Formats: sequence, structure tokens, C-alpha cells
Amino acid sequence: MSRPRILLTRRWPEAVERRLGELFDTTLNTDDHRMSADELRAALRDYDAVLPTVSDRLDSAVLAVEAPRARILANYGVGYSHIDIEAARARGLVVTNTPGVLTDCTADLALTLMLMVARRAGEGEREIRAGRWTGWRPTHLVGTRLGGKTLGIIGMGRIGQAVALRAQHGFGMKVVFQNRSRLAPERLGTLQATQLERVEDVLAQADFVSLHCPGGGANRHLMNAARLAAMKPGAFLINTARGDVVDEAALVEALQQGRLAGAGLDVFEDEPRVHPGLLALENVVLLPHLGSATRETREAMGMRVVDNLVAFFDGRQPPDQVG
Ligand code: 8YV
Repeated sequence: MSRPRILLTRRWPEAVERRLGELFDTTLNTDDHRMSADELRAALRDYDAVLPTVSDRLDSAVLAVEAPRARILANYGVGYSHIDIEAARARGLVVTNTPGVLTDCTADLALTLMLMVARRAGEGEREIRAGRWTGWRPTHLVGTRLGGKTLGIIGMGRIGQAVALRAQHGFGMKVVFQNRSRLAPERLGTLQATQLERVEDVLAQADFVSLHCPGGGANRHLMNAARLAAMKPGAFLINTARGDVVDEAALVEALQQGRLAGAGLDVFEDEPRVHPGLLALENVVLLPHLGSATRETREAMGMRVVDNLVAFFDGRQPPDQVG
């Protein structure tokens, strides 16, 4: 029997590309360009499996391609709001993701952003590189400490819990959170955290708000102008989830008016475009979607995709099927 034909839409870590090449008839995107809608349609027509990433928009128009050969979309990443799951299901496509393996690194990055924005690390770096540093003084770039402050988590899944643990055990923060379902306290292990009913309840208490819910659907603009206004004056917003969870224009306004102390963002509404208002603000830390970007995690994500594909083409249910 001939080996399944698979297409990777971007370059992946070498070890994973090698493993996929051993197992499948594998086509790589050798120059790593972002694929157009037409290229994605062609991929669905010509390959048994398409392996997308967050940079591929697999909406209903793309998935409506005639006579697709593809039977599985094995996504590289845990978030899959770039895939229209309903449309994929309607075309008989199985969808998988890569949960678990990027929890720690994404949580580390959320803490990186919290520390950078609270301690004004980006401002300090820019000052030194611009040759503007005039020397130590007691009032220079004074920031905010994390210890003793309240962290509000929106979405207490794996990543939300990993952020809360670091913040509490590492930095002495109090934790409150909102989650779609009720979490029994024993699920939280050593974490002392209070579940609150509504997002607004969290916003009313938190000095730092960190977003860890999925993007898309009902979560689009979850942090809209009204919710941003419901944050404590002088609070910080951290987003390592998906850009569309925040209304970026409303965030720019809240920051410009000085209602919020700052924001740390790893994700954006229309990546790789960043709202010009954000670029102009000193109290905003901007990272180019680096949440899972460590060698260890990016390899583990790829190997997780391998497991899902092997199961699927063996006729078993893939371990991480989400649609
Ligand atoms: C990935 C992410 O790099 O897994 C996710 O949901 O946001 C990132 O860690 C990206 O999605 C890869 O597709």
C-alpha cells in the first residue's frame, strides 16, 4: 500500500520533519512562506493529510474546496481557532491539536510579559540601546512589584493553572479566576485560588489580568471596551492566548487614556500586523507570538502531530482529536 501523502504548511523542527519523512510521503514548504487560500485549497485536494499552523486560515471558503483528498487536518499547536471546525466536520475532516506539551513554555512567557511590563524592562532596554541612559538614580524607571498583588486568570485550563502556580509559588501573588465550568478545589493541587462567577468579578479584583481562554467564537472581543473599563485603574493586561480575545482598538484607547498601567502581548488580532497605536506606547511589551517557541516544545509539538497521524492512518482514534 502506498504511504499517505502529507503536506506541512510551514517548516517544522528538523527532527520532526525527518520522522515524518520516514513514515509518510512528505512534502515540505521549503521556503517557509505563508500559504495563500489557493495553496491551501490545492493542499486539501492533493494530500491525504494537511498539517497547518496558526498562520493558515482554514475557513469555510477554503474548506469548501471540491473533491478534497484530505481526511485529516493535524494542527501544529493547541489553539485551533484558525480552523472552522464545523466546516471541517461537514467535509468529513478529522481535526487534531497538540495539547499539554506547550503548557509550561507558554506559562513561562506569560510571566515574562508580566515581569517585563511591570518592571519596565522593554523601556529600559530601549533606553540603553538608544544611548539615552544617564546613570542610576532613585526615581529612574520605577515599576510595580508582583509580590502581594492579585492575578486574575480568565480561562483556568492547563496553561491558566501553570501561570497561576508560577505567580503564586514563585512571586507570592494572590490568584482569582474565571472558568466556563466549575473547578473542584482538589483539581488545583497546591494552588490557593478563588473561582469567581463572572469575568467582571475577576476584573474588579485583579491587578494583573492574564488571558488563557481559546480564541474565536464567543471569546472574540471578550475584552471589549466595557470590560477594559471594568479593570482596576492602573491594572495590567497580559495576552498569550489569541489576539482576537482583545478588542485591540479599545485597548489602545484605554492605554492612551492612562486607565491601564500597561499591557504585555504575545498575540494580535491580525498577525503579523500590529495596531500602530500599540507600537507607539512605551508601557506595552510586544512579542511576536513566542509562547511555545523553545526547541524542546516545538519538537514535542511536532512529535504529538506524528502520534496523531500514525493513529489516524492505523485506523485508530487520534489521541488529540478535537473535531
Ligand atoms: C503555536 C500557539 O506556536 O499552540 C498554540 O495555540 O499559539 C502557539 O504555541 C502556534 O499556534 C502554532 O500553530
